[in-house]
Amino acid sequence: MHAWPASEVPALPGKGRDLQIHDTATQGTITLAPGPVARIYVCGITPYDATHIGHAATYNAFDLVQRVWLDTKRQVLYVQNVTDIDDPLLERALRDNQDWSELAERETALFREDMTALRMLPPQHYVGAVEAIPGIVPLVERLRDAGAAYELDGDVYFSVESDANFGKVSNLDAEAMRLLSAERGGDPDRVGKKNPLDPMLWMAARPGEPSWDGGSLGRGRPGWHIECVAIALDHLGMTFDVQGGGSDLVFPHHEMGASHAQVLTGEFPMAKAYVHAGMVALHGEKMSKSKGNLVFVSALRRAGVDPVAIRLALLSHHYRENWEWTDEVLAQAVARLERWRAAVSRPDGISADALVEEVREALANDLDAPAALAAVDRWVELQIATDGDDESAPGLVSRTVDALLGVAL
Ligand code: 5CA
Ligand code: ZN
Repeated sequence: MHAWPASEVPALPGKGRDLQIHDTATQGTITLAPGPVARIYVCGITPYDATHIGHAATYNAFDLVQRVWLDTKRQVLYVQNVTDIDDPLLERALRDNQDWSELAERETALFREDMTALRMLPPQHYVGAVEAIPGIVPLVERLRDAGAAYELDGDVYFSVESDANFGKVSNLDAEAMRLLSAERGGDPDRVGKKNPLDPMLWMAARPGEPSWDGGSLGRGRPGWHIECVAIALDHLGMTFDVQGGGSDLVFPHHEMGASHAQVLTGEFPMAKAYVHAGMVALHGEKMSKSKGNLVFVSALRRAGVDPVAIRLALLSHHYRENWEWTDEVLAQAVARLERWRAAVSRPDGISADALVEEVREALANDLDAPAALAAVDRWVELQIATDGDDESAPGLVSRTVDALLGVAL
C-alpha cells in the first residue's frame, strides 16, 4: 500500500537528545540508544470507520518519537500496518450492506488524508494484512512445525505455553488476561483449546467470508497478532527499537506478538521498548468504534477547524494519560495557536536559543509534550510583552515547533 506525503522536518541548530521513554514490559523508564537507523513499528488502524481523536492521539505520540530521533540526526525506519481484513470490518460491511474491501479502501484513504492534514510523518512501509498473507502463511507453518501451534476444526491456534516468556510484556495475572482476551478479539470460551488464552493464527475459510490460499493450512485468513509480527519482522527484523500503539493493545495484541516472535526467532523481546498511549474518552467513556462515541478528525476538518489546532489539542495532554476530549480542549488549542502565530509573525523578538533546548528536554523526558507547550507559551508571552531585536527568533521558534512538535505556524 502507499502511505501519505511527508511534510518536511526542518533541521535545528545544536544537538538533539536521546529519548527516555516508559517501557510497558519492564514497567520503567529506559533510555533508547538506536543505531544510525532507528526502527519503529506502530500498529495501524482497522479501517471500518473514520479516524477519531483517540487514533490521532496515539499516532501523535509515535510521531513525536520519530521527531526526537530525527533531531539526533538519525534516520527512522517506520512501519505501520492496516488490518484490512478482520471480524469488525466484515461485521460493519454486512451491517451496511457494502463490500468489505471497498469499505477498507475508503476508510484507509480518509486516514491518509487525516494523517497528512495533521502532519504525521508517514511510514516507509505501509502494509495491509491482505497483502501480507504470503508472508504470514509460512510463519504459521513454522510455528505449527515447531509444535507451538495446533489445529482445532481447521483453525490454527498458537499455544501460549510454548513460550517461557509469555506474560512479560503486559505483566498481568491470569484472570486479567482472560477478561481482556474475551474483550479484545480472543475466544477464551471456545471448547477444545489447550489454554483459553491461545490466540488464532489462521482461521479456516467460513462460508460467505473472504478467504486466501494458505498453503498447507488450507484456505482461510490470518489472525490479528501474527499479522503484525509478520509485517514487523519482514521490514524491521527482530529487536527493533519501539513497538507502539494505544494501551488497549498491551494485552493480548502485543503480548501475543512478542510470544509468536520469541518462538519463531528464539529471541525476546521483539521490541526494545513497548510504548503505549493512554485512551482518549468522550462523555466519560473510551472513544471506540464499537461504542460509537466518536469525534472524527475528518468531521472537525470539514467543520473548518484548523488541523494545526487539532494537533495542538492532542499535544496538550501527556501521551500516557487517559484523557477526555471536550470542546474546551479544542477551544484552548485554537486560542493557543492564535497567540503563537501572532508572536512569530513579528519581524524580530527575544532570543529563542534557550527555548529550543527546553522543548528538546521536555520531549526527551518521556515525550512530555505539555511541558514543551508550556515552554513555548512562556516564550510567546515574553515575546508579546517585550521589545526584542533578535531577527532570527521568530523563524527559529517556527522551525522548532515544526520540527519537534509537527506544528506549522
Ligand atoms: N488494527 C489494530 C492494531 S494492529 C487496531 O487496534 N486498530 S484500531 O483502529 O482499533 O486502533 C488503531 C490505533 O488507535 C491502535 O493503536 C489503538 O490502540 C489506538 N486507539 C484506539 N482507540 C483509541 C482511543 N480511544 N484513544 C487512544 N488510542 C486509541
Ligand atoms: Zn498490531
